[in-house]
Amino acid sequence: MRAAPRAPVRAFIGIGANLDDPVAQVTTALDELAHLPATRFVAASPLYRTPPMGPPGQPAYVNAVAEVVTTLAPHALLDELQRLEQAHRRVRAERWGPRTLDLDLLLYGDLTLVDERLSIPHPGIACRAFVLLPLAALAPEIHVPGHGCVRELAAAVDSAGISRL
Ligand code: A4P
Ligand code: MG
Repeated sequence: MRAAPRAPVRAFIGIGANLDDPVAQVTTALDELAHLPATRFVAASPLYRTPPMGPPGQPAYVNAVAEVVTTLAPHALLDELQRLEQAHRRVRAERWGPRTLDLDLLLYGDLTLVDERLSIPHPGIACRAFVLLPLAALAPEIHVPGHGCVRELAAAVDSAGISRL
């Protein structure tokens, strides 16, 4: 018997890059997200140049957020995001180190989930300006489970050094 089809879910994907022409990496990733299976692309935030969080000496990041509506299950969506990261020749060298492309599943409807592969909401979402500013530009009214409204979270975070491209 085939599994029942899943209801469409509104999901938000964080995009970050700081190597190999980051603006092009992010722009290409947005186009690729628009072609994910079982997924409708809704909107992209503006692009932001952001100071690096993590090891010093890295180039600045370019960050953005994409909104999609998907019938992919959370882990299937993560599989697709990791496939795109691989296609951008991402090499995982050090935690929070420089990368050609990082795709994080920020929110999947109002789901809260923690297992060995996936934490939703993404653990950094409520305190990172490079996530909250683009997310607030797209969906200020959205509620982050366990944390509150995006508009209020974005207003409370330190956004020094961030500029809109
Ligand atoms: N994983 C668990 N939950 C998720 C999720 N919601 N979305 C797991 C995506 N992946 C999730 O991630 C490690 C593992 O997290 C994955 O295998 C997946 O199963 P990774 O991308 O391989 O490693 P990472 O990104 O180096 O580590 P981490 O802790 O995920 O870092 P973040 O939180 O992604 O931060 N500075 C600026 N300005 N802008 C940035 O975008 N990004 C990072 C990375 C550091 N500094 C930055 C930025
Ligand atoms: Mg990541």
